[in-house]
Amino acid sequence: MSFFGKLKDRLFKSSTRLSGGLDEIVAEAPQTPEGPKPGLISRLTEGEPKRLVDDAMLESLEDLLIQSDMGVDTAARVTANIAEGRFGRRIGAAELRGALAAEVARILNPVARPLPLYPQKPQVVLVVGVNGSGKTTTIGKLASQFRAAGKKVVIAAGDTFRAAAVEQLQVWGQRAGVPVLTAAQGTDPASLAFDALTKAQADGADLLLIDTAGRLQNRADLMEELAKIVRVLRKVDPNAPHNTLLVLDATTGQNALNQVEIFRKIADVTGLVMTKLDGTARGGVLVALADRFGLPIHAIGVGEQIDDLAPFDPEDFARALVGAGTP
Ligand SMILES: Nc1nc2c(ncn2[C@@H]2O[C@H](COP(=O)(O)OP(=O)(O)OP(=O)(O)O)[C@@H](O)[C@H]2O)c(=O)[nH]1
Ligand SMILES: [Mg+2]
Repeated sequence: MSFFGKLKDRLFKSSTRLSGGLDEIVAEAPQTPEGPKPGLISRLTEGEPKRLVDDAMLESLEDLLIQSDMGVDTAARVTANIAEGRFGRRIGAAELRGALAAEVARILNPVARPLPLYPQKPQVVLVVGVNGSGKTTTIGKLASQFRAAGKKVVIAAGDTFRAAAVEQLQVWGQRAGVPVLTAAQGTDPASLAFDALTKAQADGADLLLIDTAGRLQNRADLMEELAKIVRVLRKVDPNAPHNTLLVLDATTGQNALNQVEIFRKIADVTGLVMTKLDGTARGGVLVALADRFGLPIHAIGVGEQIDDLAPFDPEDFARALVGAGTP
């Protein structure tokens, strides 16, 4: 299956909601007290159903975009852009889909960037995010991709508190063929980070991926723990971490926006990865995120397997999200 085919397949739940909604909007005839429904007439005379772009139609469209988790502001702007040049005209579902895909792609384009690779070795990537967002899984997938690209990768199990977390990371390390540096349970994560970076340097590694704990008692604890990791890393390399990746779970919908707000205060977030886009109808939240924060989106998680981390291609994502075919 092609990249696009797989993406479309995995975004099925989100695209069903959006695409089905677009079909309904076009099929839905405006309520006119006099005479037969214009929607019916156009269907009888022209084949493809068309709908007049008027205020009622635009309101339905805006509602649909909000229901699809694009957020109120983004939904309003996208709707206004679609209205431009089309108001007062009749349009079919294919044209509406195409127009929406183009608007979504326009928002996503500036933020769709792969994780930047720097000549500095080892490049330190700190991975943060709330409990269960997919940090460990994403690290496993990233490690596998970079290793396949010929990079020497090391993983540090910075979630030292939970034994299960360390084991989970070791399983991913085996799958990816990448060593996982661990410390005894309860070790200070900052001390592990220090040792890991020192070792990665000595071994001539290209990339050090550091996993962190998602669950801490409160925000102050989390802030303190992450700040300490960064402080200690900088003793070894003043430019570390070179990237701080925030991993977000798409199934949380609009809550992902709050998580970005919070983590931007706690850590110097340089980019985002959104996971679990395969299991949710809330994929539109990615559009809201791109529009609101402008932070780079490096990749998207579309499944639990090692190959299920897709590059974030704005055109493909937009077309898959609205249920459009290949460009
Ligand atoms: N369907 C799907 N599941 C995913 C994806 N990414 C992660 N998961 C699943 O989400 C669950 C949590 O993933 P983890 O990687 O353990 O999340 P975490 O952020 O490390 O969690 P903590 O260590 O508890 O903070 C696991 O069951 C993963 O298999 C994805 O892209 N799609
Ligand atoms: Mg984890």
